Amino acid sequence: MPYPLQSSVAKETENIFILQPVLDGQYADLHKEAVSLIESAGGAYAGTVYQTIREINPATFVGSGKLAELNDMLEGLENITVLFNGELSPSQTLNISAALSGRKVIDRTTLILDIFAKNALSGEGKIQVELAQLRYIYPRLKGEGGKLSRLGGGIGTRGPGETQLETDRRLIRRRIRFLSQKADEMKKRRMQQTARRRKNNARTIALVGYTNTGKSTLMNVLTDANVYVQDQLFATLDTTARNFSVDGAPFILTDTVGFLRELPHHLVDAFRSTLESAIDCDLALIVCDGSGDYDMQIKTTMDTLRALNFSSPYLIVMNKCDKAADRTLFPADCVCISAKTGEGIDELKRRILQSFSEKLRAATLFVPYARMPEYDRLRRRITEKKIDYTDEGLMIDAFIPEEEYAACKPFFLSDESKRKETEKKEK
Ligand SMILES: Nc1nc2c(ncn2[C@@H]2O[C@H](COP(=O)(O)OP(=O)(O)OP(=O)(O)O)[C@@H](O)[C@H]2O)c(=O)[nH]1
Ligand SMILES: [Mg+2]
Repeated sequence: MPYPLQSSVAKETENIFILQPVLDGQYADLHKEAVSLIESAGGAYAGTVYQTIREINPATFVGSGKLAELNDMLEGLENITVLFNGELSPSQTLNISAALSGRKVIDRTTLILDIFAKNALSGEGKIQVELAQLRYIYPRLKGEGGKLSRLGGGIGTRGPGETQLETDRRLIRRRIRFLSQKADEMKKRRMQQTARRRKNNARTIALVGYTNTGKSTLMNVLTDANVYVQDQLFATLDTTARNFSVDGAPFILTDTVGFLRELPHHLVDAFRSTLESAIDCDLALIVCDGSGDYDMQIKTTMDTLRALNFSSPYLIVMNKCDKAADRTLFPADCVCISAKTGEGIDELKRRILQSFSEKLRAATLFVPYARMPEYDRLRRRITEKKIDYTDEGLMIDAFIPEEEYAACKPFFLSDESKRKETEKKEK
């Protein structure tokens, strides 16, 4: 089977100019993140133009006036690629490029796929990234007989092995089929490994969380894994598993790919099976950057985990505490650490042991809004797995330590509905 991707690497650093749509005023962090994405892809940030969007132009997303302005602004400047910091349809990409005198235009998903292509090291990682790229590119093929039209080389055109796509739909379809089969075989092998681990009663702990929060650094502190650590997004793409022990109790620790808000679903799908097996663990350490926007990190992580059917107990680990300005707003019950200075690592180990020694029981609780103050006292002691906000109160799937089980009983879903029934009857 011929490899449909051919090599094409940008010879010099590619300068990337951001076209930032402003939809609801919430763009500052997304913009900052785009600059990190550019750097992680090996590009250089060249500037930004912002455009407040009141109505999306279906042809070009942003208005034609803004594009004309940008075209003038960039006139005469070579080696500048425009990054649209959002997702574009194939025709929007082409139309924007046409409005910018044929300049290369990429969207956020293409940029992220490029970083993944650059950083995937293992055979499986490369297959997953290539699958995600091909699935993203496939509907974007245009022109005669579906020949792929791409603008230049460099960022956005790299595949595993630094390659450029230049082929037709039929070849891509065949390649997707071939890679999917390979991915399935790898999945089977992994499932056998997981089954073996279960049989040996090995206890597994997974490091999960937003990208660049220090998961790999913590992996290195807890084990002698010597995994790659870098101040960039998606430094880790391949799952690493290592043995480690706490006070003689053996565990297997896994380090995984980090999450990002609005991570292209092609990527989540491509990494789904690796991620699912990593998070099918006895305990997850949800690593956050305590010096960053940890609320957003926790929300993104929990949303992604939920989409992956995650149902294991977890601990929130606030890393980079050496840089955190204020710890008072951290979530209750989190563990504060610094993987860099070693602060809090002993406490983390203690909490890991504790979560394995406490027998946790799963239950669904219902907390009417009026009874929140009463519930808040219990909240610190239990692990909330999933919260649904209903009209009448919170529906919570939780893991409850044995000794708190009785105290939580008034909130058990069945007891609550019984109580309501009795109240109704009494009325
Ligand atoms: N100040 C400080 N920096 C840290 C700490 N832990 C990690 N870092 C830095 O944060 C950056 C990211 O660390 P990584 O361990 O690669 O983060 P990661 O979560 O594995 O990132 P990805 O694999 O890219 O998702 C590196 O520059 C680390 O040196 C910490 O406790 N304090
Ligand atoms: Mg990492």
